[in-house]
Amino acid sequence: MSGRSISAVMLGMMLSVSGPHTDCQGQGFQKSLTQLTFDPEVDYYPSWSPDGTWIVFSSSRDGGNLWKVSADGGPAVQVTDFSSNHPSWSPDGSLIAFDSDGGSVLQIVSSDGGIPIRIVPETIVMSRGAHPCWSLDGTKVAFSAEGDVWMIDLPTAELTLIFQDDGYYARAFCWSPDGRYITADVGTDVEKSDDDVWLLPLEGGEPVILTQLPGREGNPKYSPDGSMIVYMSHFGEIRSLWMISATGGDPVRITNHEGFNANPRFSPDGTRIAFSSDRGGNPDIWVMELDIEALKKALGIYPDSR
Ligand SMILES: [Ca+2]
Ligand SMILES: [Ca+2]
Repeated sequence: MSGRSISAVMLGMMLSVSGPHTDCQGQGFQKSLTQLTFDPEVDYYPSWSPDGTWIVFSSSRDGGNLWKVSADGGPAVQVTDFSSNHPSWSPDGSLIAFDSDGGSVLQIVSSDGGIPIRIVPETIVMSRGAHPCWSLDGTKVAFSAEGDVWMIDLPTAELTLIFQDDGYYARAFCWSPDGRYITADVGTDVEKSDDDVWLLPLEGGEPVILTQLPGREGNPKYSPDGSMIVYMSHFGEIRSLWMISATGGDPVRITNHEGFNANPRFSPDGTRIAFSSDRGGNPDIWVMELDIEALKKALGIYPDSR
């Protein structure tokens, strides 16, 4: 693999004080809502382990690095002690991909911590980029660089440009379960004052524009069965989570909190969504259990349609 470098050392595991807190909302499409982290610093960008037992997340604690917490609650455990953001757990559970230094370096690290490995060479300029996501077979990682979307094949280090358009700035988020698309938020300016959810094809053809709404639509992630995509809508001061059928149509709102709700990610079993919310006072990691049947009915997705 070219461009490999070792840039930092993990020093050890640290614990923070926290405990589970469950608040049944009984509203909308939420069956339950659980707060998993309780630190005054900002916790965001959760990603589930493939067995659904852990959630790794970015935190501003200790200068900005990765922590993980049991999906059932408990103390948060520090995973990295160096600049690391936007974690994505590999499908086999052994690795976590992340970016560092303002999205300019893409690395992978053992999910137990340790020494990271840079996987994209410095020849790819990726300021404000990365946001890695794994292919379902774990052999490829898609990432963003300078408004373009790339894919790297890990066994060969071969780089493939997936999306590049001088008129648009794209940020990759998640592979479709059928392997045909990468979700991205795409806007016409780097500040992303009005971006929308696009599906970037991996096998040729034109991108699918899933939302065309005022304000920012971003952070799109597929449900494990591929039928739905959850995303964040940022309009005014409110960031809320919405769900839309992967084939388009009217979205439905799945949060009812008038504050910060962002970075949604489906659990591997497709029943829950981890996200960051400030409803507890400052941004922490929360998990909502969804009424999937009611949600699919509202979105016009029928049980046997996929
Ligand atoms: Ca928009
Ligand atoms: Ca917090």
